[in-house]
Amino acid sequence: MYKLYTRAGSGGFVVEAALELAGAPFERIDVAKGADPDLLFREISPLRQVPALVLPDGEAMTESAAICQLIAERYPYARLAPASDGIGRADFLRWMAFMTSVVYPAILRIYYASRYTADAAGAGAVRAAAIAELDRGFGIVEQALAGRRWLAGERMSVADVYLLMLVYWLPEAGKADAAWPNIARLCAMLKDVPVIKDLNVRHELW
Ligand SMILES: N[C@@H](CCC(=O)N[C@@H](CS)C(=O)NCC(=O)O)C(=O)O
Repeated sequence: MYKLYTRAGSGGFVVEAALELAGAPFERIDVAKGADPDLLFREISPLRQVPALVLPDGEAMTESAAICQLIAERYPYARLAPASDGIGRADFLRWMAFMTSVVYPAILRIYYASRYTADAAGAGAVRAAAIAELDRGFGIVEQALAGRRWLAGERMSVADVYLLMLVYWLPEAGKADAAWPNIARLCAMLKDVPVIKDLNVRHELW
């Protein structure tokens, strides 16, 4: 049994989706924002961030993209990612890394702006720069999706679910519909997937 430290509306969304789609048994442990977490959580997630996953053998890990990749490897029949020698594998790895290293951190700079400046009055400027960086990042993903349905290969992967989550964290609701039609189309397809639809009841991303 896996044990997932998560929170509604957080990066736990994509990990929960991966576990559900894989049919992996897991227990959710909700970590309330700002609450003093239990000792085990502090040990496995020194930044006190969710998601954090404890594996059935007791090993633990953080980092949403790495967790999703591990689940995809452990449950290959769920086809959460293209096979390591399959079509779309390079795209899968590229976009997972891009989303976790470019887009996700820019979103964090919006919601935790004061952490990214030593200037007490600087949070507004951090947010403005983060929004510009997000426009750049989503613009690159938008271009890559031209003429294709999914980010990697010919079928949905957990990279698409990752993208969906990031889109619905944007402070400006409806931005994708207005600015990035290829991304908006992908999101519309995913929102109809029963597991994703059910997960959103708890996460309320849209
Ligand atoms: N790089 C981490 C980022 C995780 C992260 O920033 N989680 C947020 C929720 S989406 C969090 O727990 N923030 C609380 C904090 O930083 O204090 C990942 O990809 O999992």
